[in-house]
Order: sequence, then structure tokens, then C-alpha cells
Amino acid sequence: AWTKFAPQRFAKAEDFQRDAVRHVETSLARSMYNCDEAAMYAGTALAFRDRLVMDWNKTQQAHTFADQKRIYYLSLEFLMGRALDNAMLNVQQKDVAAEGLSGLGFRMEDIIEQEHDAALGNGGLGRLAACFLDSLATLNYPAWGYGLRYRYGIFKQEIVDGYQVEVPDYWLDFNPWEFARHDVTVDIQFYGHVDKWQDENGKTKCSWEGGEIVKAVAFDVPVPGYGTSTTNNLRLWGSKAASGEFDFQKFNSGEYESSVADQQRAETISAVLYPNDNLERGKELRLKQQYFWCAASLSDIVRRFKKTGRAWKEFSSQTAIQLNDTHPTLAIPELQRILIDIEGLEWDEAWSIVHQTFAYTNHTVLPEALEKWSVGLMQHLLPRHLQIIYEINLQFLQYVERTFPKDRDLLGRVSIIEESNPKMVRMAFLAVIGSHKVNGVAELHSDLVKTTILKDFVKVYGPDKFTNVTNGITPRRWLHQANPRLSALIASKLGGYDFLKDLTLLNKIEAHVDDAEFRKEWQAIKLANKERLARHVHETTGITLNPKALFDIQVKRIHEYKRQQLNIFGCIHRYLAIKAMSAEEKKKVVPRVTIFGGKAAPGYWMAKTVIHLINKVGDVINNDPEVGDLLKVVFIEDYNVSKAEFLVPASDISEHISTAGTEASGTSNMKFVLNGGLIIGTCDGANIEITREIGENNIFLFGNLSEDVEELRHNHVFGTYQLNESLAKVFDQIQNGKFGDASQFSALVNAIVDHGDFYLVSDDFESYCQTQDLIDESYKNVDEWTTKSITSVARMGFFSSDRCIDEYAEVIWNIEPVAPTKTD
Ligand code: 26Y
Repeated sequence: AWTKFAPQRFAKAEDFQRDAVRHVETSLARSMYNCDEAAMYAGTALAFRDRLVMDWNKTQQAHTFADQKRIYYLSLEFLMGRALDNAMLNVQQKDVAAEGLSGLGFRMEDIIEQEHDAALGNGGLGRLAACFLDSLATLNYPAWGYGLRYRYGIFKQEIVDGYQVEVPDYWLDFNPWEFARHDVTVDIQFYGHVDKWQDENGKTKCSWEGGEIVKAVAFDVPVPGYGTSTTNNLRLWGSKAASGEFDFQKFNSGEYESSVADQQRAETISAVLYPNDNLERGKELRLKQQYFWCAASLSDIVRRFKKTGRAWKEFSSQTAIQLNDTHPTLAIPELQRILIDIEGLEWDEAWSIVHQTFAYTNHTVLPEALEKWSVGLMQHLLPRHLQIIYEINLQFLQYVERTFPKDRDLLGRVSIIEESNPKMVRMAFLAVIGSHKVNGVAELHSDLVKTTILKDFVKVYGPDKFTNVTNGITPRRWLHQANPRLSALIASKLGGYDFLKDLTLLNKIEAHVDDAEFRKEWQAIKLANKERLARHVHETTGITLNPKALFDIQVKRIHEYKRQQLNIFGCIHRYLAIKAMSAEEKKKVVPRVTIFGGKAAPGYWMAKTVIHLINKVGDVINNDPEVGDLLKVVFIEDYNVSKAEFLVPASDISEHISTAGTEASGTSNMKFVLNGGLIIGTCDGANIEITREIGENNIFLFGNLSEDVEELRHNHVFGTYQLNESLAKVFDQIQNGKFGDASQFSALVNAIVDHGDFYLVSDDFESYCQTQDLIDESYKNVDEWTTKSITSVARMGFFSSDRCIDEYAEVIWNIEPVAPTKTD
């Protein structure tokens, strides 16, 4: 009977208004007479939250009742972005709310803009986790995400005099989307020592004693599925000092100040997201974060399992745990520790449970991104876990020795412990050994994993342990939410929005590719999206863009392997070409706007230099009257999820130009194509599969192939290599001070000229520039371009994260959906 109090869906705008206004007046204690946009955002969010919470509670009840296998997605990053727009769309009530807001004198866009992004991630890996949560809920899988509740997300980027400046992102002032569960806490131990003794049966037992305790507190975030009542849970752990014996002792002995200091020290564990992306630094606090979050999550998972009263041997048929990269690898020795030290299982039985439970996703083959922790640090912080890791390693190496008795070198190559000085624990190896499946994120990447970093493990385990699950993106956020007009146009041709749940239905728009009205509307939508971006650029930088120009966008983390330097050198090359043209020649030029966005890790000096160069080149080109509208170069400050939502729909061409073999998958490539933009790219990551799906006439590929990279690099160091001539001219300009103090950029130039050009910028430069010329030619032919755009969108169905999640469910997790409860 209590369900009659459940918030109903808003049948009409007034129903929404009533709830939103009530929240402004009661939850915020504000009068509607002084209700600003921030207050109205809060009222709107709380009105929708009420609805979500009821679905959420019912979902959790239904999942408990179903008692089926659950999937737990462990990720140190969840790049969720804003929640309100997504919640309104997923419960299919945004139109009602828009009408209600308008009746109250507000515009929906302004209200949505009030929300601070939840920026608990660096880039691709974190956003992938967010897309996966959306798909898991939409497909009704019983799934939980586990992460850390950082008080500061990824820093806010400001550009000052062309340089990146980092500003802390304090985002928790008002966050209606989380529920603090002060009753759900776990004590987490650090440091201390291991005691060993014999129990009454003469069996050797170990226990971890002493050290210090930090408390983990659960904060829960509802994750609504699209067009279903299923609302899953994302549980984020915050750290707090453990109250009780530890600080009470100090308190009583008058050490008030030092007990406050302890408090603050405990809270630093979940204070800040490490801003490195694909660059490992080995900081103790980061290892503490990892263990804190793994131990809290596992304790929670084990507690839930034990409530079912099942036997331990059923654990892995009730529980799947996916490791998002190696960051949660400590969960493996932690589960083994719980099972043998606390639950009293034998090693072998425990290990078979552990190994059947975990699966590991690899996101990189770059050596500088592979996590390693020094044995000394591990010994100090987690003495019992180090022992367990040594035991796992011993048993594994004994197996390898028995199986390959003649291959002595193999043992050293596959050992979890790297015999360097200092000795290091190789987390990827531990993750492989402790998991039943290992997957890469695109076909080329999964092949490279098997032939490079994990080659020896393929020999040990055979190929079946290794698989591929090509990444995907949620069409709800990246089409319906980001580009509502395009979504509506597609729906008008397909007779509804079913494609948002089955993206392969998009192939039906190919039948309309010659429909003149459809094509006109398609073009008009792209233009409107470009106009919106142009307005943003004008408001934030003062630069005026011609929305009819070809918009060329590269937005992603700044990294040498992603080669923003290739793009900016290409801009300089284009600029020099324009400067050398006659007035007649200029008339034939396709006007272009090149837009960059992305953050550099604060300690990644080369990446910061790239940002500086982009800004300086922009200053010169944008203010050169001889160039005018023919070329503009813009850097968008503080690229994040909500900026991606208006950048992605506004591109004609986007750039995915990593050195072949370095970008595991890329996911923004999928977002851009799904929004009718074409792409220029290398044969890398998911670009290859995008080409296979949409056809090679619809993509601009260039550059050397991954199989040739090794030899090309060799040529730079030993061979007969010559710097590309056009690139040499670009460097002349930089070195002549055309873009300001040349010494600022010398490292960037020298990396290519003197230091082996590791990312093969020079080798790909000519092919890149020629392909850019092809793009101009193609863009001149509006009909041809529109056909490519429509055809590509029609063929993008494969890249839905729904397909991706179904593959994980079938091949890795062996889980089934739970029927959603009926709503209203
Ligand atoms: C170890 C630590 C410094 C670290 C932190 C973050 C290492 C890596 C990362 C993040 C990696 C990441 O975002 N990788 C990207 O994952 C995407 C989703 O699979 C891929 O599309 C993309 O190619 C890959 O670079």
C-alpha cells in the first residue's frame, strides 16, 4: 500500500511544476519569488530524483529477490558528466519538464547548464565506464559500479597567456544525485605486520595485525536505464577517520590537535583524482586509494553474498567482477585473503573461486602506462597482500616450469615480480593470472595485447583466455541527448525511437539517403549545431567563426601518441600555403576552422608545450588579415563531458590520428561519426572497425600501418631517414620566432628532428596533408559529403555500448538480465 505514495510520472506539466516548486520551497527553503536558475535546477533535479529513487529501491529489491548472478564493475574512474538531462531523457519526461519550466519562466537549456559535471575521470577509460553503466541499466542487468568519491574531480583547465593552468574542481557543494549511507561503512586497514601461528589442528594460519584503520563510507548514485524502470546503483566510497579506540585514546590524553590531523589524513585518501592518463607515476597515496576502494568494495560484495546463505563454492556463479584496467588488481589478493585468512578456506579452493570471479580489461599497450608498484612499498603498506602475491607467483611459476621445463627464460619473463632494482610488482601480470578472461578494447588492440605485452601468457594459457570486446558508446547520451534534432529526424523516418534501444535499426535510414527533404534537414541540423558552437567560441574567446567553414575538431587528452602536434604542424603548413597564394587562388580555398580541446597531465611537460604552441599559432593566424575566414585555429578551454555534448554534433571532420598501434580503441571517433561527422584517422584502434562498418569511401584514412612502426622507428635511429620537406618548412617558421619565443617550442621540434621521432610525425606528415586536401575537395561537393554522412550514421549500429555489454554478459560474465518491475 505504501506504493500509492510513490511519485507518479508527470502526466502533465503542472504535475512537474507542483513537485519542483515544492522542493524549491521546502527542500531549499526558498520562496518562488526569488527563485534563480540555480534554485530552479535544484527543484527540477529533486523532482526527478524522487521518481528515480522509487525505481531504484524497487530495482534493488527485485534484484535481491531474483537472486541471480550480479556483475560488479570496478573502476577508479566514472566520467558521468551531468545527470539531470540524462535522467529526464531516460525516464522520457524531458518534454513535460520543459513545458513546466517554461510556464515558470525558465528555459530548459539554462537550467541544465546549472549543473556541475561529475568529472571523476581522466578520459576514455572513465567515460567508457559511464557508458557501460547506462547500458547495463537499460538492458536490465543486475549490475553495480564501484568507485571512489573524489572530493576533487579532474582539474579545471584555464588557459592563461597560452599556457595551461590547473584549478581544483570542487564539485560537491550541491550534489542531489548522491545519497550518503552513513550506516554502510567498512574499516580498512593499512601498514602493520603479519602474525603466523598454528591452529588447534596444527594448520598454519596468518593474520594481518596492527597498523592503522581508515573508514570507508558508501555514497550511492542512482543510474537510470532508458525506457525501463531498472535503476542500478553506483557506489562510491569516501574516506573518513575511524572513530573509536584509535582517536579516542588520543582525545583522552589531550592530543586534540593531532587527532584532528589524523582525521584530515584519512580524508585525503578520497580527496583527489590523479590527473594522469596513460602515464604511471607510482605514488604511495594512489596505491592507498586503490586498496581502500578494492577492500571496501569486496567487503560489500562478500557481505551481500553471505546474506544469501549460499556455500562458498557458489560465489563465482553468483558474482562476476570486472577490473577496469589494472587499477583494481589488488582486489585479487584481497579476495584470496578474505577467503583463506578470515573465512578459513583452503588455498586451492579459494584460488579457484577468485580466478573464476575476476576478468580483466586491458586499455593500453604503452609501456609507460603499465602499473608497477615497488615491492618495498607494497611490503610496507600491505604486508599480507605481498605474501599472498608471492604465493600466487610461486604456484604460477611452478606450473610454468612443469609445463615448459626447457624454457628457463620464460620464468623470468612471466614472473609477477620484476627482478629490477628496486623489485617491482607487475600489476598486469597479476591481473592476468587472477582472471579467467582478459580482453582488449578493439580488434587491433586485442591482437597487439596477445603479440606484445602478454605474448608469453598466450603461450602459457593458450589463446582462449584472451578475447576482444570492441568498445561502444551509449546512443542515449551521444545521440539523443547531445543532438536531439538529429535524433528526432531519424525517429521521424523510422517511426519512433526504437533505435535508441537497438542501434542496428539505424541501417533503415540508408533507404532515405536520396530523399531531398531529409537531406536538407540533415544539413540544416549540422549547420545549427555549428552555429551553436560558433556562439560559444565567440562568447568565450571573442573569435568570430564562419559557421559555413569546414569545422575540424580534435578533442581528447593531450598526449604525444595522440599527435595533436601533427595537427598543429598541419595548420601551420596550411597557413603557409594560404600566405603564398594569389587572390585568385584564395578564392578556391575551402575555409576551415580547426578546433582543439583537451587537458594535459599537470606534470607532462611536452603535452603542455603542445597546448602552448596551439594557442600561439592561433593568435598569429586568427589575427592575420591576409587569411581572414580561410583559416581559424581555436583552443577550447576545459574540455569535459558537457562540452563534448555540444562539440561532437558540430563537427564536419574530427581527427583520430594516433601513431598506428598506440590508441587502444578511441571512443570519440564513434561519437563523431554517429553525429554525422566524417573522420580523418590512422589505421589504429576502433578506426579500423569503423572503416569496416561504414565503408572505406566514407572515412579519410592516412599514414603508416602498425606493422611498419618498428622498422620506421629503427630507420630514425640508424637508417637513411630524411625529415619531410614540408615539415622542415613548418619548423623553420617556428624556429624563426613566427609564433613567439622559439626556445619555448624547441623540445617539440627536437623530439622529431634529433630524438628519433618516436611517434613518427615526420613519416606521416605528407600523407596527412594530402588527405586534408582530399577532404577539402570532398567538402566542396555538398551532395557527395551529405551522402557520406548519412550512410555512415546508418552503419554505426555496431558501436552501441549495448552491443558491447551484451558481449561481456555472454562471453565473460555469463549473466542474464532481470525483468524490470512495472512502473506507475
Ligand atoms: C596507471 C594510471 C596512470 C592510468 C590512469 C588512467 C593509466 C591509464 C589511464 C587511462 C587510460 C585510458 O583512458 N585509456 C583509454 O581507454 C579507452 C577506453 O577503452 C580507449 O578507447 C582509449 O584508446 C584508451 O587510451
